[in-house]
Amino acid sequence: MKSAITICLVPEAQRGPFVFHDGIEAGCHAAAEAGFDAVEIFPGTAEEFPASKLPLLLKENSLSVAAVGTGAGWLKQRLSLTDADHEKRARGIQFISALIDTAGEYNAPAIIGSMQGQSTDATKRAEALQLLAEGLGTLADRAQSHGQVLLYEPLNRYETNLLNTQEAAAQFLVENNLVQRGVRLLCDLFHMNIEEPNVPESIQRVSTIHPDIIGHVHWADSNRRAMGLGHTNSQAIYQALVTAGYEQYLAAEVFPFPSATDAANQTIQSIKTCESS
Ligand code: LER
Ligand code: MN
Repeated sequence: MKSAITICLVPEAQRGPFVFHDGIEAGCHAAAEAGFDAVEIFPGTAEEFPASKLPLLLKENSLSVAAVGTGAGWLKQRLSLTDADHEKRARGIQFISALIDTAGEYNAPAIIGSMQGQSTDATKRAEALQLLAEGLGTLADRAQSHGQVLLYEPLNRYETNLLNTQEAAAQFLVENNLVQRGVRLLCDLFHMNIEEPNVPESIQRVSTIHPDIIGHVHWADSNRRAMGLGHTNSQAIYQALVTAGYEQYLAAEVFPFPSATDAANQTIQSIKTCESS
């Protein structure tokens, strides 16, 4: 498996679960210094993506882009794939499509987390799930034009009421023919700690539903600090991922606690411990 760490470029998400918040240069340097293979970038918009600086920074620091987050579309503009308003949904699709194109230039997938939205009085559950399936399908086709998958992230109950467990999400993707179209699950271990009865078993179960269904992992401890700073059994989870044949990223989407450097070093240490056990 490969390691990645988050760089947030959105001042409004300063208190969010991202490790580096001091710009793309400082983030890339710190990621390389700690020994990461890649960075996961959270930009405000596709237009604000640091396209002029990034290729050289990646080269100089021997880094790849693991994934690009799209959640600023929700955070800053309240766009989502399940909004009752057709015009706002279309703007949401447009916002994410531009980020899929940007990520595609770096051979990276985009993440649909907060942009999935929620069911509400205006968009009842069945309709919201239908809109989600349509949105994911459209965006997965766009990602496939870059040879990329699209990452769909089930979130815990305090962030969405759509699909909270990996198994519910996996069934939804299969039923709507979305795995075949290139949608993959993002397993965020923080959300899973809240929602799953047993995290390693859930990983095992979804990999039985479809062998390639896990596309990305947010490697976070139970309290959303770096792995090892909470009560998650990281080694059992790592073993479940190995057994599932998972070979993609373990990406630290965690709070910069007690500092960004400490969170980065702790994450690398936790991965090394799992690899050697
Ligand atoms: C995004 O990856 C995520 O995990 C969400 O909780 C952000 O709000
Ligand atoms: Mn996440």
